[in-house]
Amino acid sequence: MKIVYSELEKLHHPQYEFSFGKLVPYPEKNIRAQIILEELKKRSMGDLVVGPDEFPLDHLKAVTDPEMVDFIQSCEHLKEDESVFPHIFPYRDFTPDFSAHPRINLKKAGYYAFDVGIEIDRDTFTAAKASVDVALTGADLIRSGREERVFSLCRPPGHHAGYSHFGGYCIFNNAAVAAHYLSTMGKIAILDVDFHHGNGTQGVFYEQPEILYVSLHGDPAESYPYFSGFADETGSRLGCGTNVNIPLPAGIGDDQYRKYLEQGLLAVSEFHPEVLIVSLGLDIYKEDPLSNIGVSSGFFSEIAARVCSLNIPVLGILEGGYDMRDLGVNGANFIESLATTG
Ligand code: SP5
Ligand code: ZN
Repeated sequence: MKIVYSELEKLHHPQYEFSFGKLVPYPEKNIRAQIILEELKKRSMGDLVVGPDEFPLDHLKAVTDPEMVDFIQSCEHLKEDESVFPHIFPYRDFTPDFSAHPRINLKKAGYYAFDVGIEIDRDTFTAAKASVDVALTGADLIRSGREERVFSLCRPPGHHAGYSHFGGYCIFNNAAVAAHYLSTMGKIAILDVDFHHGNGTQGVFYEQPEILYVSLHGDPAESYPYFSGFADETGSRLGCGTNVNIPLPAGIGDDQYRKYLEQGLLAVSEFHPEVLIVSLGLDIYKEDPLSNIGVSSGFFSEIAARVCSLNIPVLGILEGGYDMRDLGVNGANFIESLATTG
């Protein structure tokens, strides 16, 4: 077992987001991964922690529009006090050729953004790239056979970011990059237990037969991202049947969540993947300010133990989770159980 973490991830630190028209404190704090790391050290798991290797951008660009990657990277030229907040949204039937208009290059956040939750500054690319490298390092430890279980402490999170869009606090889709990297081994499954539907991950693999996406999440009829995550989204073309959405009723808690989790795990085991990626959202926790599912701290240990019982290699990837008081304990519960379950 290894745990991957990078200090660089903290460099992206927006202060505010727009929430229903009001500026509110940004919930996706830059110390989220570090808080889990500190709890792991308290539990004497610090010697399992490794830094990331640096990977070429090709792996990211295989699942992300290279022009979107270049746009985020180009923001490195912003001044220290400058940032880009999506504020104008070029509609898709008037698609400007941005490359011919370098003057507006730094204003095209609204072209790729699908919500107003993300501010980009000159350090955002470094942090988001570090988060991708943390995921790829985990994937590489598994692909090379050196480890059977790895947890990548990714931050910023990734599952809302898709081929050519970012949003929902996500810049690049860490889990999708890792899944693509691992797919040279054979079939890969992704189990997403974040409270929010991973519209980005779903979209990237929607037509792919070799990568299964299974997501348990708050019913999009009432929860973010609202427009995706319904049960009838099952994949298309060659990917028909390789997308499984399990919308959850509000307030279910451990006992009922367990039943839905079994449904998700059954879909995973019937797919016979070589590796399981778990997109771990700690925002299903009962004290989380952005959700209404209500599971306990101890339940994160149970999810990990149940995932281990499938007897395939597991790569855990951090997604959301915003209750800063218990985030460390909840994340460490999952990771410790991943490390100690036989
Ligand atoms: C990775 C992830 O969990 N992304 C979730 C994005 C949810 N965005 C919701 C935006 C509107 C709610 N703002 C609530 C602010 C509370 N202080
Ligand atoms: Zn979430």
